[in-house]
Amino acid sequence: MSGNFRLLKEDSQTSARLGLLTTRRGVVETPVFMPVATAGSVKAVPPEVVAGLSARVILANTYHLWLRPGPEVIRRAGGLHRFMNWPRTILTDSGGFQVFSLAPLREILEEGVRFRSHLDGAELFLTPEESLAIQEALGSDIRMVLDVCIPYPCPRQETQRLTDLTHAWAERSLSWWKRQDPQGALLFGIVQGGMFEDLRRASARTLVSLSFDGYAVGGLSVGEPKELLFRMLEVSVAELPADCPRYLMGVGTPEDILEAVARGVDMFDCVLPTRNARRGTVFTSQGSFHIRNAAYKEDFRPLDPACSCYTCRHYSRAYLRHLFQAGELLVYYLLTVHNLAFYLRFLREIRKALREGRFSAFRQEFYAQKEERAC
Ligand code: PRF
Ligand code: ZN
Repeated sequence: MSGNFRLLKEDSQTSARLGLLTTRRGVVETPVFMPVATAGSVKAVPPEVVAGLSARVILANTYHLWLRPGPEVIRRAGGLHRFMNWPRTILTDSGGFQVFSLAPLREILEEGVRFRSHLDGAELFLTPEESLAIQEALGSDIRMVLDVCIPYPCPRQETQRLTDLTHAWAERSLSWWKRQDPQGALLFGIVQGGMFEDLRRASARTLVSLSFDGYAVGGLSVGEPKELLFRMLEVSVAELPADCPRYLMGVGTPEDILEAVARGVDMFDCVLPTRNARRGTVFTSQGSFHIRNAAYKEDFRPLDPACSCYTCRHYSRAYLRHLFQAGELLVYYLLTVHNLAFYLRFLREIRKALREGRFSAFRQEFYAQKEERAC
């Protein structure tokens, strides 16, 4: 399956690419950052504002919406787009990762995964077919297959076993998918293979042989050293077809994203900009800082002089620090808007550099600026 992705340009010195991903709800320029709307909301910010920051795709979670309010409520609401008032593309994660990170007492069986809800302890069973049925009820535009996100570290034999299970689930997902009418929705496979190069390669090949609309690289940024993350990413991406979109799940810092783009990744999601904002950490062109710091008590400059977001146009560090200290709810909105503006602009700058054939110069400049910040 392909035809939903057009490669516009490949960088001459790295594996970075500029592309266009077409979903049934619009065209998305890649590399793209997808803000996280886990439970059907980009925390603290209304969808019109997220759209105004030029986000084209958001990510929602099957696991959370399944537990609450339940897929049938959302189906009867007319789908997640209408329910949450987001008319653009929605990608839903399958629930695999969330079951492994949130649910207690989980048991991985050939058929699926048995676990208890982290909300009320109810016993639940998620299969690859059920995950897709829930995603169908949500009506998302890009859907992910159920996978097993392998913890780090994990011995080879266990990694092999869980990766084989991910493959069996991918195959079952695809046969379920072929029996439905997907109505233009896209289905992505997820590469696993832990931290073993040969298992990563084999995983990517197996998924490619099944033929998905796009491919995610999963199981990374789970506590492994950075060199290992990038090595595993490289060997995974090397097996993926050039004419399909590639998605690195749950990554990462601006630097991680830049490095992954250089290795051929097209799509990213991460809670960092939104979660950090709620904890008071701000991303700027000069690095990140904590708004609580006493140094900002009478600092009447904007968060980032290089930023033209709503927050930076109207409010000072001193005011935002005051709001944070006073526990004023407005600060969550204002800092999230700024951090999302930062991430979305960063990806826009990466695309511009790629379009103009100066990605490597952009990358060097990023590190030069970083050096400067450290001095
Ligand atoms: N699988 C799924 N979602 C994910 C991951 C994964 O491996 C990760 C790992 N970084 C984040 N989100 N389904
Ligand atoms: Zn700003």
